[in-house]
Amino acid sequence: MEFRKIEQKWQKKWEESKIYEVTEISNKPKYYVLDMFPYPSGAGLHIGHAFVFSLGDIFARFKRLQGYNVLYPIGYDALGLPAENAAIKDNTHPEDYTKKSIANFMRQQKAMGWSYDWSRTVNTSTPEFYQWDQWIFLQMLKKGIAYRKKAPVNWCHKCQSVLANEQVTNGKCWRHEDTNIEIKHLEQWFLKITNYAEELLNHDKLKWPETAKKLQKHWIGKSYGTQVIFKVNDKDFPIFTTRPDTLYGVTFMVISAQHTNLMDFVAKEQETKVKNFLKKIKSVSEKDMEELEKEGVFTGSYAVNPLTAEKVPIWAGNFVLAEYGTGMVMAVPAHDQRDFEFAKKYDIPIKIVIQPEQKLKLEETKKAYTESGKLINSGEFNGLDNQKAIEEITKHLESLKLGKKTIQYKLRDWLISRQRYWGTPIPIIYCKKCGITPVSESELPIKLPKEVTFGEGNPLLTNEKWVNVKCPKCNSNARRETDTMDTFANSSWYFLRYTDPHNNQKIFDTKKANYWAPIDQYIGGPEHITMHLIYIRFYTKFLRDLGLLNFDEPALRYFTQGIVKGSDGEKMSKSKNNIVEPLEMIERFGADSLRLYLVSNSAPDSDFDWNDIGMISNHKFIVKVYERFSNFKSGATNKKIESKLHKTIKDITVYIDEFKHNLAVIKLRELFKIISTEPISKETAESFIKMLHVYCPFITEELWEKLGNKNFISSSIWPKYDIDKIDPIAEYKDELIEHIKGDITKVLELINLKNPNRITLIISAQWKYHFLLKFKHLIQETRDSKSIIKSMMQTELKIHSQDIIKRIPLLLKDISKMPLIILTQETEKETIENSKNLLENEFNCSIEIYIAESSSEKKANNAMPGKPAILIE
Ligand code: ANZ
Ligand code: ZN
Ligand code: ZN
Repeated sequence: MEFRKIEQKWQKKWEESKIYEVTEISNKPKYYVLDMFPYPSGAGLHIGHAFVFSLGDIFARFKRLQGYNVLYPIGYDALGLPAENAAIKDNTHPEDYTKKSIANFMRQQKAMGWSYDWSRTVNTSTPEFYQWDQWIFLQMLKKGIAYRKKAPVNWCHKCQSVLANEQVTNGKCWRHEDTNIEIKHLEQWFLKITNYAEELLNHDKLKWPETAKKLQKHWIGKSYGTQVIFKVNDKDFPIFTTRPDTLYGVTFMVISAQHTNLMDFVAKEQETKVKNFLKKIKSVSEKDMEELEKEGVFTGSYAVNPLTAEKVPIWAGNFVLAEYGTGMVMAVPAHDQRDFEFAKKYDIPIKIVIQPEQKLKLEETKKAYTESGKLINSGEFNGLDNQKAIEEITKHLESLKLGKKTIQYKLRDWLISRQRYWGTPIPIIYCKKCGITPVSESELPIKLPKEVTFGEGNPLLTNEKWVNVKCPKCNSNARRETDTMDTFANSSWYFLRYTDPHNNQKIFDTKKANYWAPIDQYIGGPEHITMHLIYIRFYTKFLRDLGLLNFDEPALRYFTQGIVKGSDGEKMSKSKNNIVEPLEMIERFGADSLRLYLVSNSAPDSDFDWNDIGMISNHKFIVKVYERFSNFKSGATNKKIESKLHKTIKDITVYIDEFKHNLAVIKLRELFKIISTEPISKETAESFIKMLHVYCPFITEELWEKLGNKNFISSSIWPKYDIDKIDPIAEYKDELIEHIKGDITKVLELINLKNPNRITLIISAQWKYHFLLKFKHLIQETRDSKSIIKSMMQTELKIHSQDIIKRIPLLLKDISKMPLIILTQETEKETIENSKNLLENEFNCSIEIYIAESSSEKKANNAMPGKPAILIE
């Protein structure tokens, strides 16, 4: 079988006939499938790409065959730091590097058989694309969503530049390993994503994995709490707390060491100490903050507690976020672990104000008490339950105008300024007279100048001609903004550009966008659940608010794939020497084999370990399929095969829709096993090939043609099943044996036994068949275990009452696990006996079969209809 030739043949045919290109003029319902677009690195496709994009392609092909007008586009997330780094390293221009990488990617993508509408390809590094980033920015500016403010940034004085968080390792510059990163406060551009915080918390319309929704909720982090106004130097200073019940236990305050106005709180005599401290601390992420050694320095200022009028010292600390709440916390060391550690370290008093039943003793406490209890040392609130006290103290503060109930979000406004070259230029001009001046829309795009010098600092600063411009308002000398946008801006709306990629008048035609979008099925890695998938939802909502879209969410269904790991179970990496190159696999086994293997090894949402034997076995399967059908002589399909075929269609249709490709492939292989040796009709053959097509597009096109078809299988119709053709009893019997096989395999794995001597199967006692039948009957009327038991007890089943009482609640817990069909004990025995040989071959040992009534084994009692007890020796 010359699979490489076959692949090239169909690749060419698909391309020439443009069969995957779509328009919105269609009488089919639309369906939008999208993979998160790749970053085109010079290294080309890796195995993770091969996996995730195959998932998208399988789904797109499936929906196409099901009769949808499927939009399945591709593009390149081509701006960003890696291209700039590669350019610096290899002395090529990022533009040339990117062009080359994209061309290489395309070639490989085509080799994989992915059915993109190539006419809609977008490349974010072209002005045709990024001018619309700039356009959106200008709209956001008008609406007050884009704004500029001072923010703490990572600064390397050798680079003379701001660094992104990922360019800071252990507090040092990535390029100057001897240079500490300082925190500087610079003016930066922000997008007010927090305006949408509440709406972003709502996932009601989304069929996403629960974990993804949870992660986003956590990221947005809504907290209900109280704002309490302390007095600092006679001025009001509000702080955010979720525990106003501990207000009487405040013994100090901590202001973030990264707070923009920190120095306002520092007394003269403490200035040197504070400055020295600031030099020492590193910029850290919120995650690191929890594990961080808590450190601080006294500022020399005090805050006055609004209820106790006590004066407590204000410290500057490294564990308080500058941009959460107000960047200062009231510290209650007795009841907050961070504060506790800090107080212990700096010998600050600790005051217990929440007392559990088992009284706390100050001398003995080794950690903060964070559970509930009754208030003590809290004046008029003593004796209250602390939950109640949260309300009461807040009310009291409200009545004194010293505080109020409030909501805080962890979500920060999005800092989009990057002092880098390879990003979308922010369309702003700074004029001494007019200040911050937006570029007019008609001037867009502001193109990245190609002539810049890479080296230290922001390369854009090295092109004076580009930087120096005339002010659009007053025509005096002015300067361009040299910050570029975070590349997440590009990926926040690219899915809309695909709907109208060549529009040079508008960002997109609203009608087209509303026809195709939202994305019906989005596919991409779990690392994008925060950041990207938050930003894309934010942009969608913003564009909706501009009146450009009539929907609220970018992606209705979202699937996250697992990771392909090396054969050693480790993440693939050069240093571990466990990398699998997709291209090499394609050359050796063909793209179809690789695609099939990638989805059949394990559930696509869990990780899997690469295994050469698995790859080869899938290849062998494909070769067998090819041999079976390349010289096909049609015959008549018998009833038994007919039943199997229709059952397979029924099951696979559901499995593919749920991304359970591993199960779908098992079904396909089972079907192939029986049709590979017996005569079947052309129709049966075609149905099988069509189902295989979504996984193996190339050889199925070839076989489809060999069967005498003139059109493409890619644009044929998904087989329909006929429920009347399925023999439920026969199919159930097959499944019974499959389940028994699976159960035995599981037990063998569990006890870690490879070569058993004997396997005994004990079939359920007769009465349980009656019991289950009765149960099935009764649950049509009630799901109440008591009434079910009562009815049972009026029959001859009464003598098994003990057993029945135990089993009914278990059965009710998950009714879907009930077998659909309940055979009789005799038929079950006969079915298993008929497969005795098969099982003996499979497990390479003798199989014995008994009924529970004639077994003295204790385990016999566990057997249920359809689930014999398994004994292994
Ligand atoms: C006093 C207190 C006592 C607190 C106590 C907790 C326990 P979440 O749930 O995350 O919203 N906090 C407030 N602003 C902060 C900041 N900028 N950086 C770090 N921590 C900050 O947590 C809210 C709690 O985190 C607040 O309640 C505050 O500490 C702290 F026994 O106030 B609490
Ligand atoms: Zn540096
Ligand atoms: Zn001006």
